[in-house]
Amino acid sequence: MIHAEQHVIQIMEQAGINFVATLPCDRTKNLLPLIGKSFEEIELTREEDGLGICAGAWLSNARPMMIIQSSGLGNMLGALASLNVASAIPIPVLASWRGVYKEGIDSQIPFGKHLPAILEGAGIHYSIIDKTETLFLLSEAIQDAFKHCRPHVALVSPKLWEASSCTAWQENPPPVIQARPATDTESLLPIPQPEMTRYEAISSLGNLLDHQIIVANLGVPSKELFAVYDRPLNYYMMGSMGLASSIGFGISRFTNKNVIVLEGDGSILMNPNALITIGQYQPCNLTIVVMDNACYGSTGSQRTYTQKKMDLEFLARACGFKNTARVCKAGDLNQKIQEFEQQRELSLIHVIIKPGNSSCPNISLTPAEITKRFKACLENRFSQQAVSF
Ligand SMILES: Cc1ncc(C[n+]2csc(CCOP(=O)(O)OP(=O)(O)O)c2C)c(N)n1
Repeated sequence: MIHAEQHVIQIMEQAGINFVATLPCDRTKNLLPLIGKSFEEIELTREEDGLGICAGAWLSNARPMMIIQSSGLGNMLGALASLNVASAIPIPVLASWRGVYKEGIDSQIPFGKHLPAILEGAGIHYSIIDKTETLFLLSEAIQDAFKHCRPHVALVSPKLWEASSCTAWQENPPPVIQARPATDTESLLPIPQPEMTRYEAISSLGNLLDHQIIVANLGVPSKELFAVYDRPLNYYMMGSMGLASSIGFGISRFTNKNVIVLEGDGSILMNPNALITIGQYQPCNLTIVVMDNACYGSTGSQRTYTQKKMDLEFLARACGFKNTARVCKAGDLNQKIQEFEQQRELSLIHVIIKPGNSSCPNISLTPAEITKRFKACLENRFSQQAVSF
């Protein structure tokens, strides 16, 4: 007889899963060592970030899934609705359901016990799995997510693993901290005075863009890109603030094309976890361009902490980005993008810009239309490439 953990792996394999974003729960500790052996795995630092990464992977034709603790659903509910539901992006989630069965940690109970009602209220489909006989529901949950392009959460009770004699966790040696050099901050330049607006910076990119994929931050940055240079290879974010780099990273895992993310300082500061994870995996075809106007430009230019002490290039270095630059002129921005693209190394360009928005109209596509158009374009280019080789 196979263990429940092996059974889960089999179900995922049969469902064609090829990419899994994980964050540990004590109850799934025997399952997790098996994931990396069977699938490409990304280890997360926050669950919401995983939604962006998996969305990007799916846009780029992967078949992703998440394995998390149920408490993490609280960290990602907004993005489940504003990214996955609104944009029709599938994501099956196996959530180790805490707070309801032989729970030893009181703090798990308040959220865990209300989870079915919370998911129901948010319009998120879910299934409950509490024994091997109901594991077929995991297969159905995965199929449902991909068939209907929506999230489906499988709430898996600790009861499922109770009888398992799987010892995968014990076989895994605990990690050891390695000695390594400190972050190089010596070559960082002072933060210059801004010389151009976001609109001028985006307009200057027009000449450069050809084969690259662009993921644009939500709000005015997306509207400005749409106004100056709309094309199917642009992915405009319409919600899920903070996930632009995560989406770009997910896309970059399954394409050879260069991916440029047009980020904002407010959005990076909302989800610095994206940089932390990206720095670990060092995708060589990803360039993050952070347009730092020191404010939340799209909502009335309320200041962000980059106006005070926060240095985003320093943050990127600390996260493991070796190729970074700070620019304030359009010519330098273009030159750096080209230089970094040719080097084929993970990079981040910190662009110091003036606050201010242009008066661009709203994007005339729905989130689902943006998704469909982008994915179709990527698929098309892939098949064209396959023919020409
Ligand atoms: C979770 C969440 N909080 C707040 C908002 C409101 N909001 C939309 S755009 C935005 C500002 C984004 O600022 P930044 O990333 O710096 O880009 P900028 O508009 O300045 O170019 C905010 C706060 C939101 N959409 N989602």
